[in-house]
Amino acid sequence: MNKEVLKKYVDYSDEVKKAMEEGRPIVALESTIISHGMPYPMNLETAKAVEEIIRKEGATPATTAIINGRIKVGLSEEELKFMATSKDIIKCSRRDYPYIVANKLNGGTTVASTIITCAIAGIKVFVTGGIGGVHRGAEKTFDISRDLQELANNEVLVVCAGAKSILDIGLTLEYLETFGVPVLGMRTEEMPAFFTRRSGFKLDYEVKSEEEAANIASTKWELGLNGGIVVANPIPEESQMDEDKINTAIKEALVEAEEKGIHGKETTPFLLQKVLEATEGKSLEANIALVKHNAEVGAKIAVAMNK
Ligand code: PSU
Ligand code: MN
Repeated sequence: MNKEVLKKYVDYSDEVKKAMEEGRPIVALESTIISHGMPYPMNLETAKAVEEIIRKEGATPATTAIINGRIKVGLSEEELKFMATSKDIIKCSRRDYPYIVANKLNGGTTVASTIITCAIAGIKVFVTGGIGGVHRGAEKTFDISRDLQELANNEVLVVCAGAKSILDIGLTLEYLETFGVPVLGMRTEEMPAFFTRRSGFKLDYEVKSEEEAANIASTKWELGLNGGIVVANPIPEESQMDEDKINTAIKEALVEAEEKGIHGKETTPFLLQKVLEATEGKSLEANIALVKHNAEVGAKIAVAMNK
């Protein structure tokens, strides 16, 4: 990408600009979780808390978004509030990105489009809650999140709490394997299922520390094995949800989505909202806890990678 051309499109926050100049570790964050993933005011409080955790660990947070067509790397407090409250924000994946930029609109960046922004800005570590994946029934709907292809194609390490069981976790792992994306369990042998620590799917590799994950990523890229890495970091024990309860809520949400003909980009936000209602907000508490935990791990990885 041509640096001069990019200046036309990209704004860095002062904090991120400074960290880049000084060669300090930076951690990217998405904004669809703010605009579409959580209700106000918990979305804003969580976004701020997550940034603070990253600072405390010695890294600089760079929440990404598109605001008035400007590609943002790092948001001011005012911009965070805008992302948390405005109804005028489009859920932005790769195919939405040029339309939103060209027409000076606002985009909440998903995992897919945050990875695109990371590639533009040269950021190697990105923290989120859960990645998108292969949806249940994808053999009929073809619904496979763009997140997986961006992971396959870009040099970025994404810390997440696994994939939600609104998805087909087994097929998601198969897809990542086909496209050469390593999935490292952070102090776990099993792929976590977002709200719960276990999914029943064993991972090939467990890492015991953030340093180990950082070293594997650096090695991959030095070898020219380009593309991303997933670090799957299970939700803390004490914040885990009851497996039966969450699975019942998910099953009901899937049935309702089918009845209502929900499809495409509406699917994930719809399912999340239904699960939230069915669990009387418990799923939101779990979501917040796991994102914070991911921020801590991601910042530690970014710090280790920078050494
Ligand atoms: N999972 C969550 N909360 C979210 C998302 C996923 O628990 O907000 C968002 C992320 O931004 C992810 C996107 O990248 O949903 C995936 O959407 P889709 O399945 O339409 O690709
Ligand atoms: Mn989809």
